[in-house]
Amino acid sequence: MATLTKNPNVNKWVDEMIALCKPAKVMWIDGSKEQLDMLREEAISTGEMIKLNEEKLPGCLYHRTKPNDVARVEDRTFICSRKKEDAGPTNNWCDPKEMYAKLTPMYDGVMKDRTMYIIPYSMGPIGSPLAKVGVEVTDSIYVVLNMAIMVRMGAQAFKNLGDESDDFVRGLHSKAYVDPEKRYIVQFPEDNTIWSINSAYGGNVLLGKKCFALRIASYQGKNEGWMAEHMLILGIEKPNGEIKYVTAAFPSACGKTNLAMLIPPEGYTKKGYKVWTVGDDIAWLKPGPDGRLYAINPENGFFGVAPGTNEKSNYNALASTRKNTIFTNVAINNDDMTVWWEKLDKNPPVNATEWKGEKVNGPEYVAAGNKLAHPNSRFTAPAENCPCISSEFNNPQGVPISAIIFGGRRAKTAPLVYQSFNWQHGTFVGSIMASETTAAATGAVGVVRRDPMAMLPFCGYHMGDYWAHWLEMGKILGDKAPKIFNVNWFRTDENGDFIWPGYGDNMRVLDWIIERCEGTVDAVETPIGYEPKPEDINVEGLDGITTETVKDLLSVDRDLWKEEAKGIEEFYQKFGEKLPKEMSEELKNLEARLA
Ligand code: GTP
Ligand code: SPV
Ligand code: MN
Repeated sequence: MATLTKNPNVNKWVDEMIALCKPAKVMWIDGSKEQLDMLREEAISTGEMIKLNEEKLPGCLYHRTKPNDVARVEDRTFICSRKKEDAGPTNNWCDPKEMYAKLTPMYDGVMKDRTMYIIPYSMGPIGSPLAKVGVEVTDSIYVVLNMAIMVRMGAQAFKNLGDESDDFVRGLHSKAYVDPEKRYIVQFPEDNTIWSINSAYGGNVLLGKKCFALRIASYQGKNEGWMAEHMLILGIEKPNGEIKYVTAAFPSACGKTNLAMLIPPEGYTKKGYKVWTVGDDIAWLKPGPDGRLYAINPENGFFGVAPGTNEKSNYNALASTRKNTIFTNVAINNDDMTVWWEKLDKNPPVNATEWKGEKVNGPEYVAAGNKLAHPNSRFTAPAENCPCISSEFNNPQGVPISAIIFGGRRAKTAPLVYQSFNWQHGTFVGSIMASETTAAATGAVGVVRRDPMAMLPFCGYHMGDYWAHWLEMGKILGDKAPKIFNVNWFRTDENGDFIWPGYGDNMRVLDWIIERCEGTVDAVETPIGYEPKPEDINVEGLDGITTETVKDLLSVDRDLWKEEAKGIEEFYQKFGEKLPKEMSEELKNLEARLA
């Protein structure tokens, strides 16, 4: 099949990949409906994908991965910069020459009985000055069909690149033998290159997402004066019709998709408040012509956590999955070929197939303490399905950002919300983020770890240099910089239950944040930052939550925070000379305020 571009850099690289992987067949993905329909039919006929109920879930497919391949693998993810110090202490590093030498034989002839699919794609709206082009070659139809939802793909992507540019990200993926011992997710930032092998799941293989849009793009952003962040983007429409945009960085499975699509409580909707989704996972941010910070969502779909998603917790996400969606590792209801996952409703299907493929009696299986869906099971849904998708979703200029919010899962230390004193202090607040680990990556779940800016697994270069870049951006933005906040929806009571109702009620906290940006509400100065007066968090219509509860949720335990400061100091030591002096100053100031 003929190539889709005249660009010699693309064609030369593709020829090299063909020579290496020696596929039986090569197919350029043009993005046409006919081609995708043909691939869907093929995947269904081989059993790789299962067709779901055409009336209830039109266009939807089901896929099950190997039980050893259900999440990102941080211990097998590498940043191969030429110099070790450029990857920094928080990334696995290997010399690029050594890594290419190790992986090349693994790719050699790996596609000899398979088709190689060549996927051109754009991260960001076609024609956006903030968009970037990638090409992924893969031997997985599942990857092609997911990419078709997650990115703007096909021939249109080459419009941005043109016939000469060399500025595209080269992604090589082979599921190979899905051997966990030989699984590698490798970024070569200086070569604009990603090599992924022996996985067939999510962020490991949809190379436009974490590998490109965060790991490679964060490195590009540092060099080119912009930022690639693990952030949702949402717009809050006020009763007067004005829309304020905010971004929020929470670690994986800590609530970005939920916040991005929230439906405000009745008291707010009645007054005319609305929330619009621009993005649920990744933001690319750059100062605009007016000096403010603008954000685009480089993606075109949602790769969202299924468990916990229901009519009540996230109506808009659920609605987004009712057509043309791919479900991975959830459970099947064999009576009507629909899908189920924990907390979808209270009725696990009787005639169920659990995520590993075993036929079980759902209610009995669940009663025995098993999970029907994998905790990191996901839906891949087109953004255009989302009832609250922003009218600015395809705006090539992006949206102007008023506030940046950090947050994580903390049972005790972090209060419901606080505001940083300024951009430098806000950078510090992001750098000291910590959160309990989740099922989004393999390894222990529920262990508190430092996850600066929710970027620990995604920063493509030295984290010390990354903080320096944040400080630099603050200087460029000056008084037009967004205000920086920190939130925590996950404080627990003595029984371990969440105190704050969360989800739609998080609007009550967004409300205060917007008022702070507009300067219409004052705040209380605490050792860690500005906090709301408890009565300034609207609790109208909440069941069992009073201003007294809010006061507790806002409490700052000095002893816990002194411990926290020690932990931060220890963490900071890892970064040696690359720790910006501003960060250690901020830590000293915090310690002084706590004393
Ligand atoms: P990634 O896609 O992995 O980056 O995750 P995410 O940050 O988008 O997380 P998501 O919104 O999918 O939420 C993950 C889990 O957290 C789900 O099980 C949600 O039900 C739960 N969750 C989200 N928001 C809240 C909240 O406000 N309160 C509580 N208690 N749980 C929440
Ligand atoms: C995350 O883990 O933060 C995700 C899912 O958004 S994945 O694409 O697998 O990285
Ligand atoms: Mn994510």
